[in-house]
Formats: sequence, C-alpha cells, structure tokens
Amino acid sequence: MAETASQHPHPGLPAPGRCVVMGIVNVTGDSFSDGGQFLDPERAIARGLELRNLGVDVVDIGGESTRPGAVRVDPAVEARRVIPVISALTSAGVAVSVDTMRATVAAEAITAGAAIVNDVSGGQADPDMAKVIADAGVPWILMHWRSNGEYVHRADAGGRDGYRDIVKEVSAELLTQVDAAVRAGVDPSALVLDPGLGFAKTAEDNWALLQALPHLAGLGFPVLIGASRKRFLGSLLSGPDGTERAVLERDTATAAISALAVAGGAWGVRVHDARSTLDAIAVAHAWTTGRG
Ligand code: PMM
Repeated sequence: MAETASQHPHPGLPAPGRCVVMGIVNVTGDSFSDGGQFLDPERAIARGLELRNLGVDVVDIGGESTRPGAVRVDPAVEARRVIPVISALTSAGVAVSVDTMRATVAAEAITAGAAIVNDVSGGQADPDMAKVIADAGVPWILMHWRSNGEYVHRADAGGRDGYRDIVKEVSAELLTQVDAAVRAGVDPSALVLDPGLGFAKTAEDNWALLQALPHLAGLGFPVLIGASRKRFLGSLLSGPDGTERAVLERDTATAAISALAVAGGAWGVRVHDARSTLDAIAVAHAWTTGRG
C-alpha cells in the first residue's frame, strides 16, 4: 500500500491559489526547444528574471538535456552550468527548482538556494538522491520514466517493453517510486508526481495519460504536467503534407493543455512560454471557480 501525501501541502511547495506555473530555462546546448539559447549564464539569468516578472511561480533550471539521443554530460559540467544561474536567481528572490537526476548536483543546487528538485528519473538514476532530499527536506518532483537509469528513449517504440495499460502501469510505477522515496526517509508531503509525457512514450500514450489526469490526480499527490512544445503536439498539428508543426509554434497547443490540465486537477504545469500558459490558467481558474 503506497503512502499518500498528507492533507497539508508541504511548506516548500508554491501555493499561488491556482495551478502552479513552472517556467523552463535549459542551460544546455542541445535541449529540443531552447537548446543553445541559454548556455551563456548571463542569458539564462536574464531569462529566469524575465519568467519571474511574467508571473511564473518557479523557474526550473536544467543543465543536462534529456532529449532522445542526448549524451550525458559530465556531472562537473552540469553543476558548472546550473549553480551560478541558481545562485543569481535565488539571490534575486526567484523561486528555483533544479532539473537534475544527480544527487551531487541536487545537493549543490540546494546549497545555492534551489527550493525544489525536479528529477526526471523519479529517483531511479542515482541511488543517493533520496538521502539528499530527505536530509534537505525539500520537495521532490518524481517523474515517470521507464529506463535503466541511463538514457533509454524509445519514444517511437512505446517504452522499454511497451505498455499494455499505460495509465495503470504508470500509476503503479509512480507509486513504487513513492514507496522507495518514503522508505528512504522522504516526507510524502514533499512529493509531486509527473507522468513524464514523451519519455519513452508514444503520442497515444501521452494522450491516454492526459485523458486520465483526474485519475492520476486522485493518487493522493500533487501532479505536474510537462507537455510544453513536445513532439506529440507537433504531430497533432501536422500540416496537410504531414510535416510536424515547428517546435517554436507549439505554444498555443501547450496553453490549451495548461487550461485543460487545470480542469483535470493538475497541481502544476512546466512550460517554456509563460505568458500564454498564465493567460490560459487565469481563464481556466475563473471558469472553474465562477469568479474572474
Ligand atoms: N520534460 C523535460 C525536462 N524535464 N521535468 C518534468 N518534471 N517533466 C517533464 O515533462 C520534463 C522535465 C524535457 O523537456 P525540455 O527539454 O523542454 O526541458
């Protein structure tokens, strides 16, 4: 029997009174959407401040791309990319999460002021991660990703072994990740779950998970949705000749997902374009509460 989060949200989690918006800054050379744009720390810091000024609740800083086929960066390189950016942003009062699968990088980031650890491996990539989180008492986003801890992207093949029932299997595997975290001493109220859209999942898998968002939200933990500019939106919006919609032209679709994520009970969304998602969430919030 899996643990559930308590009724009381963790004090380290933002609670803006609407769906949380996490703005993405990838300090990488090869991320699929913003790769290369923010490798320069000054530009990454400026982007983080811009996202905060637009109204995002958290700025998510990553130093390692997880796109299909990406090569892993050296941990020292990853830390060198993210730590100065995290220090500068937290000194400026920006709430920051660190997008890393490595315990050493997470620990350094927390020391530099990161308030949340966003781990796309859900604790599977680094056996030391749970202890770092338990000791620091910070919130931990556990994303679902079937992999052996190294990069195993088989987006087109439907995961390592494929899925018979994607919603059931992802739910069960997320709860297994929760159990492991709690066994390692992590406070269940510090956990946020993420179905890991696009991580070794087909477009159909992603849509099935989004359709089942109320079920995922019913597992007893806040749920984060990361759909921003992902390939399944590019293929949904393919032109008549079958050409996928360009990556930078997927923000309207992303904002539509953000609005529907509110209706589906998401705790938060992780996006590149803050303005369109904040607008969509304002509309969804007014719609669902009956108050503007
Ligand atoms: N997707 C990416 C990176 N980090 N973190 C979470 N929690 N959820 C996601 O879906 C997710 C993530 C890949 O996208 P990017 O290259 O645009 O950052």
